[in-house]
Amino acid sequence: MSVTRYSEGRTGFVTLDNPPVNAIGKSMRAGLLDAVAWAETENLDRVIVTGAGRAFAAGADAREFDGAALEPFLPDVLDAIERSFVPWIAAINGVALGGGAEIALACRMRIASPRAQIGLPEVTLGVIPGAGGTQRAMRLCGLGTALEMIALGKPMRARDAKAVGLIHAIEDDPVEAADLVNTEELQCVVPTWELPAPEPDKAAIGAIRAKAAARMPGQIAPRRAIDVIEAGLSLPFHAAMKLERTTFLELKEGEQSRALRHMFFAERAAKAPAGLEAAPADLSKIAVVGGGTMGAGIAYGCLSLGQQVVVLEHDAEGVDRAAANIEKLIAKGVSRGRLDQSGAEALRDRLTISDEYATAGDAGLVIEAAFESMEVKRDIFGKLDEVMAPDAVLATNTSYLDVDQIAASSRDPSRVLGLHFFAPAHIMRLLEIVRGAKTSDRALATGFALAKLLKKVPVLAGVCDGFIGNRIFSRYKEEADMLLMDGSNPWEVDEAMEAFGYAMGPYEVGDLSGLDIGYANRRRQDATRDPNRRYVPIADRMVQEGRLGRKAGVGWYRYPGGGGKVIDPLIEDMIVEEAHFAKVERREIDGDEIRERLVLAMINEAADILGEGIAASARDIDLVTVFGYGFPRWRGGLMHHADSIGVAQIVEKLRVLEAANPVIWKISPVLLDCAENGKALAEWQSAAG
Ligand code: 3H9
Repeated sequence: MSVTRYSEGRTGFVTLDNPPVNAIGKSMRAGLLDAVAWAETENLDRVIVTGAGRAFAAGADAREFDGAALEPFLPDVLDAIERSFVPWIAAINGVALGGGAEIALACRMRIASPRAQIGLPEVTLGVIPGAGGTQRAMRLCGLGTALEMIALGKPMRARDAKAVGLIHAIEDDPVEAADLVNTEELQCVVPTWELPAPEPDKAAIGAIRAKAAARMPGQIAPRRAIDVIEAGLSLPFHAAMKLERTTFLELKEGEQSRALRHMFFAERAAKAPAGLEAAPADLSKIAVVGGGTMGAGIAYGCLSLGQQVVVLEHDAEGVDRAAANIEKLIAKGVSRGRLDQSGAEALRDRLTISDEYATAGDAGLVIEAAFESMEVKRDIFGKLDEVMAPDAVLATNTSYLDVDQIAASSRDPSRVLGLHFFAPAHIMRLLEIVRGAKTSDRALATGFALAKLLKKVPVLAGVCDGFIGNRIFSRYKEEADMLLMDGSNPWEVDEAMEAFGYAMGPYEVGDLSGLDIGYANRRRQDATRDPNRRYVPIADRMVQEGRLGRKAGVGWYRYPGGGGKVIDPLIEDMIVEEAHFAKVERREIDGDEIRERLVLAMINEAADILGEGIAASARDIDLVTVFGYGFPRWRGGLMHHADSIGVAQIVEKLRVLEAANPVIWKISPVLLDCAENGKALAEWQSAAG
């Protein structure tokens, strides 16, 4: 039963009760409609509606969106509430989002607890409010606020909602406060739908269109939400409601909403694998080896969540450098308002930086984030063995190196795992948890416990060069370099991928992280690279010429005065020269071909990653590509995108590329299997299960 009700005197109490967050499904809608009739039959003075537990209501149950809309429809339920002669009061005890906020907007009054939030975040699921949100919000809080709230989807706190007129009052006990409202006063409140729509304001509409396009490029829902709000300024309420409803239903069926819903649920399903029951190590004290950019970010992230942190460096100079790096992050936290002075001081009190490894001896977990060299890492793990308690878990933050080889330098490789953070480590949500051949369940459980503590999205990965994310990214960059050789320029490739939905193309990203990183990786791979594999030396030449990217002021682009990127015609000359040496006839390559080759290259590599068991599921690859590598969330991640194209069609395109270069484009057996059996990648299971 997802709605409960009772009456006391002439007041009806209705509770939305569908744990954990009171998502509004068919039975809740039916329960609300029944409650309207019940209150009228009982001739009550008022109905107070609130939510059970921590939420008022998190919105429509998005799990229902995959099928056809089920009666009774929420707009009709809210219409009944709004038109009933028994006035309803929303006692907003927690989050009221989407349909939850729409229930409140249809009530005659809204009283919220101080910790409540109210918002219409439907665009984040690729839809628009579908139960009156677009029309009622603007009647209550004005056009400008409604546009921001709906087109950008950001919820507001109770005190802000009160300031803009969306709610009437803030009270510690909103149910009790609702019970005390004077009956005549309540009867005098005009139902929301009867309020006039705001005056049209072309400037406000134009400004929000520009803002939404900049913040959510490529996404349809924000644009459509603004269209519906704009139309509602001159349409009668019920005509505008019809337009809102048809737009909502159309978007719900669309590819973008499916992709965004997939990401919403994938993010929440990212947890320790079922059956991993070992107890994690104690995380109250965490050690980080190396206070460079990555180590400082990890340390700061752990400190911010209340942990004791020891940062280990190899000498006094390293200690000073680590202290400066962490201090910079603390200062930024303060200047951005995330930390106050006393919070910053408490954080400093929990931090120790030392070149004495023994200082970390009682930490439950050590995360090594030192220089990316097998020799350096093996040396560190040897030293850790000497000082750490035998049950401490040891993690390496390597991006590419073999976790098993690193683990072999510890007397007990079972306590070693990979924890691959992404820079900046205190901000980026992805954490690849790498299971080595000998990693124990306890070490793995510790990785997942850390992810939970740091509010990261954990994805389990097996050992291979680059794990899930960097392996796909390497293939992406390799194919991009081939496009350069075959006829493109870096800025054409970047522009094509930005149009696909990335915030930056691969060359701008390369300049940002430094071209020497990829160079070092390629040198490491020299010994094992298939001699028949096509190799493009352009990126190597860049490094040899000192074009290391932003830090050198010049890379694939120039950065005069350390400012924004500028196209460098010399790059084109250099590429033409390399193509001449390689006897490649360059040709025009358009944006569609660039996108197709790069995306197909990634999909094929990712399918192999799935086939080899490096990733446990297509969904995990989606999480990695979206949370770690900027793949557009509204495309649902790499594998969801592949499924939306259709595996059979992908294989057909790959066959053409494979015919031209069978080594690079060897089609993944996983794709062939799915195409042959009419399966989606999302359904793919290895033979081992
Ligand atoms: C809408 O309302 C359309 C209407 O305008 C029109 C209708 C006609 N549906 O996030 P958590 C589940 S569109 C189904 O871990 P938190 C979630 O999957 C909707 N399930 O907790 C998880 O399940 P599990 C607009 C939902 O405390 C569990 O609840 N609303 C929904 O970190 C706990 O969630 C939104 O976009 C849902 N709508 O955060 C709000 N919401 O335990 C979406 C949650 O099986 N929700 N679940 O993994 C949120 O932003 C957060 O969940 C919330 C709680 C802030 C509420």
